[in-house]
Amino acid sequence: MEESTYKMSDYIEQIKQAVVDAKHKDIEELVKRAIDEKTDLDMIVNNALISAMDIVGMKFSDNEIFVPEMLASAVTMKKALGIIKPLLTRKDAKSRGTIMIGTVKGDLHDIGKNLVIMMLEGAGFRIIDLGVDLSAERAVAAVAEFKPDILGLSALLTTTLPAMEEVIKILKTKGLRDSVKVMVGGAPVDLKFAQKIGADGYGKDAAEAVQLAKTLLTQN
Ligand code: B12
Repeated sequence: MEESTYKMSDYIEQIKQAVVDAKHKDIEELVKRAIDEKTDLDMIVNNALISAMDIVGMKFSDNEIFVPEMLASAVTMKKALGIIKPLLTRKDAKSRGTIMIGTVKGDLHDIGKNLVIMMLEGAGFRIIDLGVDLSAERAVAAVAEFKPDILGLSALLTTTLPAMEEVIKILKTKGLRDSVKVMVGGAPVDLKFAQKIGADGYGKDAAEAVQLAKTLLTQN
């Protein structure tokens, strides 16, 4: 018992360090081994992977690392998520509703968005992924075409936050605002901001995104 507890925290530490150090060649093997030895998936995602990106962000702020290193860590994290994704998503369930989601214009950060997608798929939602650098016009055209229940918007840069408001404004001018719920998220977003721009909800992480999506759909 004690030995397995030790092993689990040991794997978490090793995975975290491998992402910080951008060991993209080793990460998949390491994550597979951790999963084989029953390391908790939530722990891998939250305590290893997301914690690692926080460290990378701090190192970047402190000028200890620069964009290439930050990108290499991101690639490493994506490989790890690739191993975890099939274990979180389920294909059997009847769809709870359709969610369209993208990272707003000018913003290329997609790890958080992809994690939100994984959890939503796991909870039984059908997802249409609009990718990154999503212009307001493209987002609104996609809402008109595919008629999702929810539009999710992600932003990681303070400079791209206004692009979220832009989407909501254009939805209104095209008469589509009442046809779709809008949920927003990303590190610089908070509830106050979400309310200010007229979004229907804000989620601080992927788990909250799932809860929020469920709540928004019961409001119809
Ligand atoms: C990885 C990374 C990159 C990678 C991105 C790779 C990729 N494919 O995503 C690369 C190297 C490309 C990059 C580039 C840049 N980055 Co960068 N990056 C990061 C870093 C280290 C991690 C982001 C991340 O993946 N976090 C992990 C995920 C899981 O967390 P998350 O995104 O917050 O998502 C969670 C929640 O927010 C929420 N969520 C997210 N989206 C949504 C959506 C909805 C609807 C909901 C409900 C919830 C939700 O759920 C998610 C899961 O829990 C952050 C630092 C940090 N700690 O955030 C800096 C950071 C975001 N980057 C920063 C900067 C400055 C840049 C650059 C401008 C650097 C440069 N000089 O070129 C460029 C901008 C490029 C662009 N145009 O987008 C700054 C932003 C500062 C600011 N306040 O605006 C940060 C904060 C670093 C720092 N400390 O200075 N970056």
